[in-house]
Amino acid sequence: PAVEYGLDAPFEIEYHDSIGSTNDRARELAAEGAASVVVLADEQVGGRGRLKRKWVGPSGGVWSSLVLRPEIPPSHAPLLTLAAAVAVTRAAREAGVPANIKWPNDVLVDGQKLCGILTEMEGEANRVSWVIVGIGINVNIAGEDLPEGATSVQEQAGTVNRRAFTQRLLEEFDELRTDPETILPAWREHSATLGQRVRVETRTEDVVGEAIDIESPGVLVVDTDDGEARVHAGDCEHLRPV
Ligand code: BTX
Repeated sequence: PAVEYGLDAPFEIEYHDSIGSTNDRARELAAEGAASVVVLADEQVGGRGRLKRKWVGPSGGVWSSLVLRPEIPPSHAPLLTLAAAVAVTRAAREAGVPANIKWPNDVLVDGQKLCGILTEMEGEANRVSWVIVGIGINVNIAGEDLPEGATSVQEQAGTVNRRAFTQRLLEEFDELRTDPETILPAWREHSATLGQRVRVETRTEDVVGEAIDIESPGVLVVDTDDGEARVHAGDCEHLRPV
């Protein structure tokens, strides 16, 4: 419960010392009809990334999954991933970490991964029944506990108070989701991807060119040799600077 975790958050909190995956627990809660709940864990032993990839979750991170029931069609859910990335970036910057956002679902510091976001949903064509936004942030973790290519708040700015950090994160996210027009401008401001020459790999093709803009609900616009190409967040398997 929120009081036990000591958070005055705009969501109800369910806290676990150790868990398989906060997204899996959030799915159970969603199936039971829960809304506006955040599942938080200190350690996550079965964390999931996109496309069956694994997410490493040692003690000291902020492993969190929000259960939301927004009145949106499924196609709009990627906007919540962008909102989460902005919220993480703002909370990290307040903690002194120069974070920025890599499309579609990472927050980086100097190209090293600070955070990954996994959004899942269920619903009909015109209306989601729930959306789960899973946010994994390397906070008070350092050294060999961090996977290859990762960084943490602790490595960048020292140990922080995780409760205060999580509270800022949830407040920022809550602000953005209630004011959706602010999401894309804030995302553009903190983007590491816009202005970069990139290769976006999808299941069917590679799109190479300069990333020039983001469009709702999370479509990357790439200026290629053959004109503008648009890639949906869900279709991106890898994005690399080239
Ligand atoms: P992704 O598929 O974009 O990234 C997964 C890749 O990130 C892995 O293959 C690995 O290379 C790298 N990686 C794994 N763990 C870490 C880490 N701790 N720090 C940096 N890099 C790492 C990104 O997927 C989405 C991840 C979402 C994780 C959250 S945590 C709370 C929630 N519960 C859950 O099971 N998943 C989400």
